[in-house]
Amino acid sequence: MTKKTINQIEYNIFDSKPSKVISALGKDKLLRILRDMIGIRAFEVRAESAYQQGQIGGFFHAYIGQEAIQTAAVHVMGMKNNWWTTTYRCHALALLLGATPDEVMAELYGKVTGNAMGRGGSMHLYTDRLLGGFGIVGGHLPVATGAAFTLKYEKQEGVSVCFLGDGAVAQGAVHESLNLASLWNLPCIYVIENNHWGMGTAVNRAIAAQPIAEHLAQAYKMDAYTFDGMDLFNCYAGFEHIYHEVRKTGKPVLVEVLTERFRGHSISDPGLYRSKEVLEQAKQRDPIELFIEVLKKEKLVSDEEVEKMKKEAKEIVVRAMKFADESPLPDPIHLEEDVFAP
Ligand SMILES: Cc1ncc(C[n+]2csc(CCOP(=O)(O)OP(=O)(O)O)c2C)c(N)n1
Repeated sequence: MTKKTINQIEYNIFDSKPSKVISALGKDKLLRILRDMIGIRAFEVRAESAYQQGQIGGFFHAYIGQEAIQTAAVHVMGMKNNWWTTTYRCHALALLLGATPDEVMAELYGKVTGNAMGRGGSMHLYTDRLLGGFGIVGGHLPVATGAAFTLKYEKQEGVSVCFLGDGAVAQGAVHESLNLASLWNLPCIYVIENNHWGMGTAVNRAIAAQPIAEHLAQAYKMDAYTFDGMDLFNCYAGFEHIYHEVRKTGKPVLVEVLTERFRGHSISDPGLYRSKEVLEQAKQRDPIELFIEVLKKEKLVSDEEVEKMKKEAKEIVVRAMKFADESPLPDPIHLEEDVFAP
C-alpha cells in the first residue's frame, strides 16, 4: 500500500501502476475515457455560465475536480445489470450512464425536453440504470442497498454502486444500510467521495473516525479500500479489483476516494471557508490534466488531439444549450401527472 498523509491523517492508498492499466486497456479505450472526462468538464463549465446568465435556476452542484472517480467506475463496471445511485452532484454520472448532453442541459433549463421533463432540475437525473441523483444527504443509501437486495433476491448477476459524500457518513441511514448490506451479504459497492468538505464544514470537524472507510468498514465487517481520486489509473485499477471481488464474494465493500472539489459546494457558495492558496494547491492535481500528462508521456495522445477533443466537447455543449434554450417550458396542466407509479 502507498501511504499518503492529508491533514495529518494517514491513508493507505490502493496500489496500482499506470503501466498495467495502459497495457490492459489500450489506446482506444483510454482515449474514450479521456473524451468522457473532457466532455463532463466542458458540460459543467458552460452550464455554470448559463446559470450566471439566468438561463438555469434552482440548485447546481458541479462535479468539477472529481471527474476521474465516476468515469473510472462506469468504464470498469458499465451498465450491464448494475444499478447506480448518487448524490445531488449528479450531472457526470447521468452523462456517463447514457443521458445525452441535450436532455441533461434541457433539464437544467427546466424544459419539457429535459431528462425528468423539466420537473427535477440539476439534482434529479435518471437513466435506465441510474436510480437517481438524490437531494437528501445519505437518503439514497437505503435505495442502493435495496437495489443490491433485489439483485440477490432475484438471483441476478450485477452490483449496486452507490456514491456518497464524506458529509453523509454522519447520517443514520448510512449506518443502517451498511449494517444490513453486511449482515445479508448484499453486492453493494459504497463509494465515499471524500472531498474534505460538507458544504462549508471541514471533514475533520464533522466525522470522528478517519480514515473513514478503514474505520467504518471494521465496524460492519466489510473490506475497505482507499483510492486517489485525482488519479484515473488508481481509480480504474481499484474499481476493477473490487468489482471482481464483489462479484466473486457477493459481499459489500466500502471505498473511500480522496478527491477535491474545485468549486464551492454549490454555484451560490463563495467558498470563504478555505483559502485561495489551499484551493490553488488542490488544482495543481487536476485529474484531467494529470491523465493527459501520462498519456502524452506514453505517446498515446498529442497536444493537437487533446485540443481537438476539447473543441468537439465544447461544440456538443453549445448545441445542447441551443436545444435547451429553444425547447418549450412544461405546461402547468401536467403538474400533477406521474406523481405516483401506475
Ligand atoms: C438530510 C440532509 N441534511 C442536510 C442537507 C443540506 N446539505 C446539502 S449538501 C450538504 C453537505 C454534504 O456534503 P458531502 O456529503 O460531503 O457531499 P459533497 O457536497 O461534498 O459532495 C448538506 C449538509 C440535506 N440536503 N439533507
